[in-house]
Amino acid sequence: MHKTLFIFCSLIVALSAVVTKTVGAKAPDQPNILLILVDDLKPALGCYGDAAARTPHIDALAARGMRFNRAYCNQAVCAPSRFTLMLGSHSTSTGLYNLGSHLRQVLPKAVTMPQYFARHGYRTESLGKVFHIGHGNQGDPQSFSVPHFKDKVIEYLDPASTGGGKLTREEALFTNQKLGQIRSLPRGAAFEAPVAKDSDYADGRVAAETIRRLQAAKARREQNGTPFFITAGFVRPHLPFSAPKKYWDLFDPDKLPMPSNEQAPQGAPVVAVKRGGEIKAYKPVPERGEISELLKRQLIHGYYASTSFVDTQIGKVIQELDRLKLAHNTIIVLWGDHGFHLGDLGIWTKHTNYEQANRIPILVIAPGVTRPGDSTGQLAETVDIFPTLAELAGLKAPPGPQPIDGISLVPVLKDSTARLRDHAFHAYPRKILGRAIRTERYRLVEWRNPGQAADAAQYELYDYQQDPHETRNHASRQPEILKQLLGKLDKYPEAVGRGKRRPK
Ligand SMILES: [Ca+2]
Repeated sequence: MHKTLFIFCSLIVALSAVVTKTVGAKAPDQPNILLILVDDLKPALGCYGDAAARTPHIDALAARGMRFNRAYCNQAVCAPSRFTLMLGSHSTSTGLYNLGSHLRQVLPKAVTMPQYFARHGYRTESLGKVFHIGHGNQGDPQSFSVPHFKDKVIEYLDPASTGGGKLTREEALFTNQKLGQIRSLPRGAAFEAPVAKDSDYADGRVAAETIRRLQAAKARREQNGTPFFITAGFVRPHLPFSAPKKYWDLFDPDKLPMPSNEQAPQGAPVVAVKRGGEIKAYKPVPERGEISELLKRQLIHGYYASTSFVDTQIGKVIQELDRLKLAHNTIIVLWGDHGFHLGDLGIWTKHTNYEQANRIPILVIAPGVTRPGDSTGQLAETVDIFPTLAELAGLKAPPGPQPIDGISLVPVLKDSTARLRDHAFHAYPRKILGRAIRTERYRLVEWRNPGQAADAAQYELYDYQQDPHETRNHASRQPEILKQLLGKLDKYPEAVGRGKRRPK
């Protein structure tokens, strides 16, 4: 063969190898991915130092890899938080702030994390609560290779919980029924504790189906090398705290931690502080007036019992992953979609820019990269998971087209002392949009709608070294710190308004 022609042919072969590798190829060393999502799970876990928690399976999982001690969601409510995870984009970059926000109306060409992996040869599957379904939202079928395995979020076994089997408000919202008439429906119970099997509730069934999917995925990988990206979404400890009695029985309610400070922070703007809200959608929480001490204790008991229930389901999935000998080439991530107030600051559930609603657990077990028992103080955000998993799988950084706000945390997975950023960003739109910067020591919240002048802003500043429970807004007392943190916040582009798209 002529020498030039030979070089040309070799180039073609090499080029086609590159093309094959980047478009849909299955490299034999591509790791599988198991992404475990837990609804409304704050770090009320043994591995995060919560002495009241009974979470042996999640604790054992944490001991296998990296625990992020300073991880934050990007917006403390289900649907937007899951969009930030799946897109790698802050809600302030997309305008996807609401439970009913439609991903494909706002970003029709977005490439979600599972879509990106599917383009690189992965079979992507989803089970349970992954994208938020309800409040008019139908999820995002195009993110996955096969139809979504859907199960309930709001679920009752005890007829007394539903007034004898009536459709309750939250059941209707989460199943897209009677959306215009929610207030005319009865409230369901905030908790129930029947004698029941795990599989009587959605999380038990999602665990069982995830186990079947892992078995099939293992066989598929052996047959044709296809790696899997399985997302399993568990719904407890989201309200209602419906969990089998045996999980309630793990706790002595008198020994559970009660809120130490139920006052709003002194000097906090009115807009920042939540009263009532989601918790009042459940009986017997009074629709007006105070929650009794007994009921507070029952709700806290329900949160911990629900967390133990979900912990056991996650344990079953991990046990099967081990039995199938998939652990050596499967990356496991566990993520809570946002935190949860249990009466602290007088607040219940989420929807705030305070610490309890925004701090989340993130665990990453990456074979050959993380080390057992490691932990880090690196500030991490939900949006970082997409770029991190891409790098771990040997893929290029996610290219969008949606704005990618996350960074790969792989350097931290390799060395827990590495530092990639000095703060985490999050936002919550109450009547006004609040955008926040959380550093190791401080949190700044700026309350100002997009387009409003800076002098219209209201500020909160918390110093977690001096005042770990946010008892006082320090904004007017520490102008130098406020200015320094505003300098960090001002580096972010102006937020997209609600219901708007960023202009091209
Ligand atoms: Ca949630």
